[in-house]
Amino acid sequence: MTKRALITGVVGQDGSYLAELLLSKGYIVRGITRRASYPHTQRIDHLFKQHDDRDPATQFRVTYADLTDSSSLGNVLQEFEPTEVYNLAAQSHVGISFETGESTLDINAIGPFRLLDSIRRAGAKDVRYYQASSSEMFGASPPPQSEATPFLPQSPYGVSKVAAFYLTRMHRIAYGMFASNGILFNHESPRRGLNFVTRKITLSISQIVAGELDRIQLGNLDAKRDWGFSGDYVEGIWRILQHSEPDDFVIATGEMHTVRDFLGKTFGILDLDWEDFVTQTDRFLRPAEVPALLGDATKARKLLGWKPTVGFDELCRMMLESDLAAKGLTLDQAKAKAKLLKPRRRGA
Ligand code: NAP
Ligand code: G4F
Repeated sequence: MTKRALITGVVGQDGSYLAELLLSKGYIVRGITRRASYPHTQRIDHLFKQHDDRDPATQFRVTYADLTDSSSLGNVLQEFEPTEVYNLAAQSHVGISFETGESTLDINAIGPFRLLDSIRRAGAKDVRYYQASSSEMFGASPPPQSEATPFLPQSPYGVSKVAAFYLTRMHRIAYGMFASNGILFNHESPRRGLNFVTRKITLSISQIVAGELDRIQLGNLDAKRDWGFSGDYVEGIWRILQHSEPDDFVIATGEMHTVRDFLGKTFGILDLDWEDFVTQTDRFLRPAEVPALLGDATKARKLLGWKPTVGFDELCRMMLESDLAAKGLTLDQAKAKAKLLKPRRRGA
């Protein structure tokens, strides 16, 4: 039987990579997106070119639904009849969750409840459900963090994800649903949203080299994160739902770096000293911080056979190269431009 996957958050970073992966495996894929006042499907436009959604038998289609709108979720479940549901949709920015706590909780915590409840009410017992849980749930718990580490969330986002984690578990225990959590540590890519720290840095470097920006303003440079590649992590997500039983899994690289390290590595690729181009500002500090995240993915390695393929250095290079390419620059051309830039920035 052909597998049918429903992906919420399909226009997001992970949604776009997961859609590619599932289409390559022969799945029929339905994405949902909420209405936006301006097109924001850049991450999946290439999939629309490959799959004509005017064809009734198309392998890929996107419909409007919203995690804050139960009826839209019920409608798409009834009409599409998925065999697997991947709930990736969220207000995913931790810093912004301090400013939009109520809507973050609505989308990220009540949203998964609406989806799980709709699946249960539809009597779709065989549907496999994936919840995009997060290492942000560990919050102030010291590293390394595994499935056994207590949750100590530090933000409205973290609290919302803890609620969704337990709602997913509760549906597994109470109703026997195949409902699993992936506890994913930070994962990045050239498709990362522009206001997450990694992408903000690589995009800003490309703008500095192109002469469009002088300095980057950043907040806490001492924060430590376990950064992996989104393309690797969607493979982990898929494997979690193919496992023989529903369960909760940490997905992480097991390597930790500071924001400073990320700056050093990416600026270093162009032989630049990051301290010449970065201003630290309180504007980007959060009311509470998660100081250090380092994942122990032993369980996923053992039970799912999952492991990351892209390391920290390759990730930095991949993201920087992509942002430079968007400015029409190869790495060599950018290095040449950076040489001219360096003395000017140092006031020479
Ligand atoms: P992302 O790029 O921000 O994508 C999230 C998607 O959710 C966006 O496409 C967004 O749509 C959609 N969305 C937001 N509110 C919605 C609503 N009310 N109804 C329907 N869709 C809505 O995030 P990501 O990096 O791909 O992450 C995917 C999931 O994994 C998220 O749940 C995130 O919290 C979680 N997670 C991410 C990481 C990470 O490091 N990337 C780590 C752990 C967990 P719009 O484009 O319309 O805003
Ligand atoms: O890139 P970030 O915004 O990611 P954060 O807060 O770790 O959250 C990401 O990872 C979570 C998994 O642990 C996901 F659940 C979540 O959806 C998201 O994908 O910030 C990383 C670190 C933080 O400590 C932040 O304070 O970088 C620090 N930082 C310093 N200056 C900054 C900045 N973060 C942002 N976004 N912008 C800055 O200017």
